[in-house]
Amino acid sequence: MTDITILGLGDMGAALAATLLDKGHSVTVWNRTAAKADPLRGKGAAVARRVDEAVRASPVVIACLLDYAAFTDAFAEAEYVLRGKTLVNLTSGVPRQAREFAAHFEALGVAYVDGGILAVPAMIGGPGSLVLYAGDRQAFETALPLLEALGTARFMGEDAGLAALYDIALLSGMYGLFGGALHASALIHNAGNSVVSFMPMLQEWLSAMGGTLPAMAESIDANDHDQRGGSNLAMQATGLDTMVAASREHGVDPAFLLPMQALMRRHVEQGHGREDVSGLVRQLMTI
Ligand code: FVH
Repeated sequence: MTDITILGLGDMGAALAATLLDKGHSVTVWNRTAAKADPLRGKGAAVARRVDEAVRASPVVIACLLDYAAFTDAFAEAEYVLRGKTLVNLTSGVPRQAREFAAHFEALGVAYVDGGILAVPAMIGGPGSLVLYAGDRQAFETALPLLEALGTARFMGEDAGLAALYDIALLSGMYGLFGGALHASALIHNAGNSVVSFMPMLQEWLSAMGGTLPAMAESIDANDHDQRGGSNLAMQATGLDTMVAASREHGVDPAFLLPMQALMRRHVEQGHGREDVSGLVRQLMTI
């Protein structure tokens, strides 16, 4: 028997297994393409040839596969072996899938914990690595000494969909930041300037604007978008028109700005031009 089994040795699964081995845990691994297990065998992992063999080897099983379809494929004839085990599913999915899996595995006598990894493989086990968990609290707490080897382990609640929900929300914020930074960089680069010199200015600006987010959160929770900060939406919509025009004049596709411009225009046309930017959230919430 080993402490833990890792199913899936893609970039992330291999990083999870290597980190657990480095931190002194005994690990069994399995991957559909068997050759990916070779480097881990060299680090001391036990390599299973089949999923059922891998699951039998440990009380705690982490699955880190491409998506839920890959998970279903991998377990096609091996689910029954999970009875009595803790399954920690770090495969990305939507909250509904996590809840469906939780109900399905609970019925099979499996303690199910869903997870969302907020780190890239190179960060696993380091100080910046955060993994969100949700589902069976007791199973999470029992597995915690193993899970903490991967990074900060935060339990979001017994609703198994919560880890995926917060994971997707945090990643959505990240892609907004990346999109904005890419657009800004294209403007600077196309005008013949150094993006490397520009980036500290952008970081400083984004840090300052990040400070406005708690007030935005309060407005959204209270559903009160009265403008307080001196930057009404009608003014900002006109400013975005200028930004879109300037981007085109500099040969930069405004693709990242256009959805924001459209949301602002619609909100202003509906009579909310005096609101704060927080009011735009009402354009996004379709239910
Ligand atoms: N890598 C990252 O930066 C992110 C960070 C945040 C969390 N994600 C999620 O982690 C899951 C795995 O991601 P990954 O980076 O390991 O992905 P790949 O390197 O592409 O490896 C995919 C593994 O899935 C196996 N697989 C795919 N299809 C099947 C299938 N039908 N049956 C069995 N296994 C399957 C694949 O096997 P193979 O191709 O090597 O045989 C890999 O082991 C993912 O949910 C991310 O969203 C990572």
